[in-house]
Amino acid sequence: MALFKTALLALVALFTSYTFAVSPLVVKGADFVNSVDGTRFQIIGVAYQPGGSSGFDPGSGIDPLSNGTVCLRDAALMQRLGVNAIRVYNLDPDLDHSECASIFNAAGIYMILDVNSPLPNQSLNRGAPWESYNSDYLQRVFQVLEGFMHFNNTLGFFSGNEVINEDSVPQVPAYIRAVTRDIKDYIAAQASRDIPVGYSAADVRPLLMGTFNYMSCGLANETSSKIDFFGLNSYSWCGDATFQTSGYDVLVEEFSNTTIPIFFSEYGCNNVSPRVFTEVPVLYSEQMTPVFSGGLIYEYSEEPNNYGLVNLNDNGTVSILRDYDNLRKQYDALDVALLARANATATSLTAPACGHSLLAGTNFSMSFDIPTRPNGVDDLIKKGVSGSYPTGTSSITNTKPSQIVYATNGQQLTGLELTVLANDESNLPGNNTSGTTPETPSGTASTTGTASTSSSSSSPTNTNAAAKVDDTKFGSLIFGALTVGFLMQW
Ligand SMILES: *[C@@H]1O[C@H](CO)[C@@H](O)[C@H](O)[C@H]1NC(C)=O
Ligand SMILES: *[C@@H]1O[C@H](CO)[C@@H](O)[C@H](O)[C@H]1NC(C)=O
Ligand SMILES: *[C@@H]1O[C@H](CO)[C@@H](O)[C@H](O)[C@H]1NC(C)=O
Ligand SMILES: *[C@@H]1O[C@H](CO)[C@@H](O)[C@H](O)[C@H]1NC(C)=O
Ligand SMILES: *[C@@H]1O[C@H](CO)[C@@H](O)[C@H](O)[C@H]1NC(C)=O
Ligand SMILES: *[C@@H]1O[C@H](CO)[C@@H](O)[C@H](O)[C@H]1NC(C)=O
Ligand SMILES: *[C@@H]1O[C@H](CO)[C@@H](O)[C@H](O)[C@H]1NC(C)=O
Ligand SMILES: *[C@@H]1O[C@H](CO)[C@@H](O)[C@H](O)[C@H]1NC(C)=O
Ligand SMILES: *[C@@H]1O[C@H](CO)[C@@H](O)[C@H](O)[C@H]1NC(C)=O
Ligand SMILES: CC(=O)N[C@H]1CO[C@H](CO)[C@@H](O)[C@@H]1O
Repeated sequence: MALFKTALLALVALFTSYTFAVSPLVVKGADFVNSVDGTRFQIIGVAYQPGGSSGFDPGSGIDPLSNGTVCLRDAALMQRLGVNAIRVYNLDPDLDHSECASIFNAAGIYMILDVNSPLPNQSLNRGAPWESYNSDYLQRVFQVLEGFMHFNNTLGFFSGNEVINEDSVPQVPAYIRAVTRDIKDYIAAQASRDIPVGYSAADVRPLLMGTFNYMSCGLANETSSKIDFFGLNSYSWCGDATFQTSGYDVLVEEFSNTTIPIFFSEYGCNNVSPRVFTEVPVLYSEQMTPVFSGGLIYEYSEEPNNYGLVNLNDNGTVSILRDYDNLRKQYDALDVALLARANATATSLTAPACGHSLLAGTNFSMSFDIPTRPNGVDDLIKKGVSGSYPTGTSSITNTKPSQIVYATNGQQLTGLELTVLANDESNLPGNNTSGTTPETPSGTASTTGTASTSSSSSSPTNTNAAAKVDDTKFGSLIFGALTVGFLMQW
């Protein structure tokens, strides 16, 4: 195997000028910060996985970021909604993602990418991580990195999603730190900038703080295995709940000493439908922004588990759903100036030292011995994995989606267009709101759901790698969520 990389020169030659749009983000203490102007960045995001994880088929030549025609349509609708970030779960490293990355970049939208997939050897096995932690797996992970690490709008990578839960063996946390270390070492060796790497946790409250502490504490003998940010998949705010009934107050308290950025890597309970998204103004208020850096609503497209903001029709058209209008209204009301305000205390925090006291109450292995790399992996890191990879984003020329989009009132949306943002800008709610209908879409949900208690929760994802549609482990997550409010024994 030839261990060198070739840039996609032909592709680069197609474009003569570059747009810069978003600036790379860096982690400073507990905040994401714009590397150019120093402002704080808070994630106003949506999960993007059209077709769900069952639609992921590496042989097909299609993944969520492979078709520019589709990405342009969706990026324009997301820009109109007001988002500045997407999370994409399942990616095929053999496909070229530069057109979609360039479109999202031009729209001022960052990408957070999972390096795993549900397929064999493409994620850690929570029952026997030592079996799945092998060089085939890591090679595939590094290929995903190569496919995205040259784009400025790559916000970060998730080294794992919900690997730790009630079924995981005590050694799993150490293996996640090992994968995180290998990813960060690869980026340090092969990328031109530092790209943050984090972990996305299931909201299993008895394990949550232990997971967070294990992943984010500092080791004196090695710095790469510490995560740079922590994502929490949380569905505890359902309907018209409150800061208290949702248990968000407990999360803010328990994470109050965080030294890294924390955000909801999925949120948006759908027990009450249509969703009213009353958690949005609270998440972006002073009640939560000292601890949280925003979150990603699950999810853009309607799939069998009913979390969609839009319906992607079989004939290529899109129907905007009521949840999209409701969410947009909540985003539009946010005080975006508040979100960008940096805080000198938060940006200068450093991690606590790893120690057994951080793991009290968990059944994790009490060791911070991080597994050594499988044979051959050092070489992959040093030389880079083979393959053809893009060198960066390019300017885009086409900004008008060709597909028909229907508003919630059934009328066609006219004038939908992607606004190419200027250098160093990312998208904000209330700006770049192209697309109108003859009649104002009715958009307002009159349904005010029953307030949920902190024990009601649901979660559509529970696998290491992917948002699932056929969620066979749904019950166990509900079981985990029933323990909301349980306080760790310290
Ligand atoms: C990426 O960001 C860096 C730093 O802001 C900038 O120098 C570079 O030109 C950008 N690259 C592209 C392709 O936008
Ligand atoms: C991209 O998607 C469009 C619209 O669905 C479709 O017509 C086109 O064939 C796709 N292109 C590729 C290369 O698959
Ligand atoms: C998974 O990786 C192992 C070790 O590298 C290899 O022996 C096995 O064939 C792989 N399995 C699949 C399904 O690719
Ligand atoms: C670990 O603890 C969790 C939460 O208390 C429990 O659900 C799970 O069964 C335990 N796992 C093992 C392997 O003991
Ligand atoms: C946060 O740190 C303070 C000061 O060290 C400590 O008193 C408090 O218990 C910590 N809170 C949590 C939830 O760990
Ligand atoms: C496309 O499909 C949607 C949903 O089935 C339907 O409402 C719409 O009329 C169709 N549009 C066209 C142009 O065929
Ligand atoms: C600034 O950050 C510190 C540390 O995270 C936090 O305790 C404090 O509440 C923050 N202040 C504001 C105004 O957000
Ligand atoms: C690194 O430090 C941790 C915590 O003190 C320890 O458990 C581990 O064995 C050390 N690792 C190595 C390779 O020395
Ligand atoms: C963009 O949105 C911000 C915040 O809502 C607002 O202050 C600014 O004026 C808007 N810019 C444009 C061009 O609409
Ligand atoms: C046309 C338009 O409204 N463009 C705005 C898009 O959003 C950016 C930043 O959010 C503004 O600077 C543009 O003026």
